[in-house]
Amino acid sequence: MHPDVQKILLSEEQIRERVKELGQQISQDYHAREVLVVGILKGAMIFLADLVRNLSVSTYFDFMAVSSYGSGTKSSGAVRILKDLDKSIEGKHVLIVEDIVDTGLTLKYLVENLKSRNPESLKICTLLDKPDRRTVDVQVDYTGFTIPNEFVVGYGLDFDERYRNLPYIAVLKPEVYQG
Ligand code: PRP
Ligand code: 7HP
Repeated sequence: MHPDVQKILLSEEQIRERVKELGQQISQDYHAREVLVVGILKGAMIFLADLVRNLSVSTYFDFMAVSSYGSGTKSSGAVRILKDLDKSIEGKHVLIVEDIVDTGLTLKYLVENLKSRNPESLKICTLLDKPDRRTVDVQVDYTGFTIPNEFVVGYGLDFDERYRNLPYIAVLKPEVYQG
């Protein structure tokens, strides 16, 4: 275990099993259709890499990177696009892949933004859901795990851009957050 980790919330094996199940469910639901997986950088990259290897439907990817306008205005839901999709999604079956839904502001913005581009369908898959933190309503179609209101790192999720490479989801020791 990494020395900064206080406890492991979800082990490598738990994640592997659940990602496999999600892949099977998504493959059934999209049967015989082609799915455009839209990964939201950077947090979703590891989840996406594992999820798509569990999909049996025809799959291709694109990526977006977004950032909220700083903590002071975060509740406004204002989101800035740092990297947009490479191609049009008009007429495509789009699956947004996120690492975590927290307040829901990022996803609410993304859904409204992508819907306006006229995809054939738009669904959301998140590895983690923290419902206690939600401030806006978002309809999530596939959820890996519902977790308590604790700040977590690993498997793509960061604290100050670190710990994304941990193979499990963990809570850090309090002294790490306090600097
Ligand atoms: C995280 C996460 C979601 C968002 C969730 O991204 O990946 O996109 O926050 O929070 P919300 O539901 O409160 O909007 P972050 O901005 O930390 O970027 P990162 O993926 O590059 O770490
Ligand atoms: C964003 C985020 N990033 C890492 N860990 C968490 O618990 C988070 N919630 N929202």
